[in-house]
Amino acid sequence: MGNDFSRRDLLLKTASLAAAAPFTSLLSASPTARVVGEPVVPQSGPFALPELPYAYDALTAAIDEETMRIHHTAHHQGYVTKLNEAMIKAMTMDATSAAQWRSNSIDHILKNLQHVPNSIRTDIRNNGGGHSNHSIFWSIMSPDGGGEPTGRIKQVIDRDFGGFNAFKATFEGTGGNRFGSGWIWLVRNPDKRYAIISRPNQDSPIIEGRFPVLGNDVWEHAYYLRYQNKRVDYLKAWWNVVNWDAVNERLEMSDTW
Ligand code: MN3
Repeated sequence: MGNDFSRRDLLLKTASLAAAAPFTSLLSASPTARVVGEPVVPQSGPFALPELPYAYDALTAAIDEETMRIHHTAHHQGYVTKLNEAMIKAMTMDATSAAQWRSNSIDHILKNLQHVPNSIRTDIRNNGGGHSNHSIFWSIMSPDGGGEPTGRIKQVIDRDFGGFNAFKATFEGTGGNRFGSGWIWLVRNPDKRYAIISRPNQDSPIIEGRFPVLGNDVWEHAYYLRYQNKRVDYLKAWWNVVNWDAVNERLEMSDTW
């Protein structure tokens, strides 16, 4: 595994960089909004699988090596590949805007999903959502993670969720009750209030204007090899690898989102 990407790079990859706007302004966003570290290669599409800032066997306190490898190289890569196919289709449909299409982060596109052409909107929702969700997921875990929340996220959890134990219980309960595949999120809502929500499939909270502070993947592919049907055991173990410093960085990002 390479370690060329710092966690901050990974966080920047997932940053959304502009307020909600019509499709025209989506297409006129500044080139500085281009996702950091992603190649400008229109033939293969603008998005790339982010490298992980740790080895596949680094998170065994919660997730086994084989699950990590398959999850990253097959599942996440699959979303990126299909997202790029949709983006190439969009650039072909509107060649004059191709450069602007390439320059936008996936989170900016998801935030403006209602302005994406109808013919590719579902592809972007599913595969763009998958790319964004997993990029966030990798970035908020660490082999040095776990333990009690610190800093600003501790303040949020204590103030709005009655402390870490109550927060975990609500999060795990929400995850256990998610029917089928989906994600569990702590989000910052547009009114700046925090909430634990679950969403099906790869639907990103960003589509609804909610900033994802932290999230866990409850698709079976995320846990089945080690935990089989015991999803809540996976949810409980996951806290062993949560990187609270990275979560605090996301809270900072939410201020300017
Ligand atoms: Mn997944």
